[in-house]
Amino acid sequence: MKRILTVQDISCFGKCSLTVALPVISAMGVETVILPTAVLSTHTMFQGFTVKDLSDQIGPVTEHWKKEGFTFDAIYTGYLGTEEQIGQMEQLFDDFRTENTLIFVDPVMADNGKLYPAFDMNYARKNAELCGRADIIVPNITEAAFMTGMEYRTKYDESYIKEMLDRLADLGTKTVVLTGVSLSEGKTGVMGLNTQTGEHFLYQNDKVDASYHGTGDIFSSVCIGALMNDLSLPEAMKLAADYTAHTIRVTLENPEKPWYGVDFEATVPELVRTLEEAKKR
Ligand code: PXL
Repeated sequence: MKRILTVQDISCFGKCSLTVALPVISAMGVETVILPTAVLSTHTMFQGFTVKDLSDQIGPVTEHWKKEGFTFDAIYTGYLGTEEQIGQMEQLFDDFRTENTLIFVDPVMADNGKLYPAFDMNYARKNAELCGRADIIVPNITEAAFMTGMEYRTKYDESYIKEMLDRLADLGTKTVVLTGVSLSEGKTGVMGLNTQTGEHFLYQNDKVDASYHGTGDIFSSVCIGALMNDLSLPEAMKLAADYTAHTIRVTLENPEKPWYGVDFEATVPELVRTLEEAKKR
């Protein structure tokens, strides 16, 4: 069985980060080791959330793992609370990276043209550095704008996206994938660039007219879970994009739909079935 390490916070209430990554990746048949970077009472879209930073645990925990000789097929980082923690991830990559370890960085820090409350431009610059050390990064357009210095636009064409992909590639990442890319009316999806072959790939599905918290974490978790099941990157992107859109639709049908996250618990069995079908192809 493949084993991945995912490093991100625990937002106790709120359906995001580790409370999404752990169940989703495990359900996809991949051993999921977690390294919590902080414990928050809720995610940061709630007012008055509490935070206990766990940066001082990262060193001792990983030292123990090194002594045990643990290895990982992939390392997936998500929301990291501070610049210091991003620095700790650079050390962690050095400590655990082997020829076969896939480093997947989701530089969670912004959306809809704005940085999340806890972050500033220094944080964005440090995140760009971490992205440079990754095999695959999956920023949204806002995050990419902050990391490349490009203007954030809501209306754009393919040349804007391709330039963004090129500038992200300049950070040093092997494969860059932009999420939330809409190249025609009523559609949304992802566009990626393999910097080694210069090849672009695009996947567009029907846009669901709702934006939900935690959906980026669902997308990333499904994507890394699919890659660990030996799907190709375009196949993994398609599975992740379709599943995320489907889960938003199912959530919208729930009369008691929570505002703070999506009902992935209702759709995980279907994800597992779709993954099994994709593996047979
Ligand atoms: O879903 C991303 C995320 C993860 N963790 C925390 C967050 C957010 C987004 O706001 O606040 C604590």
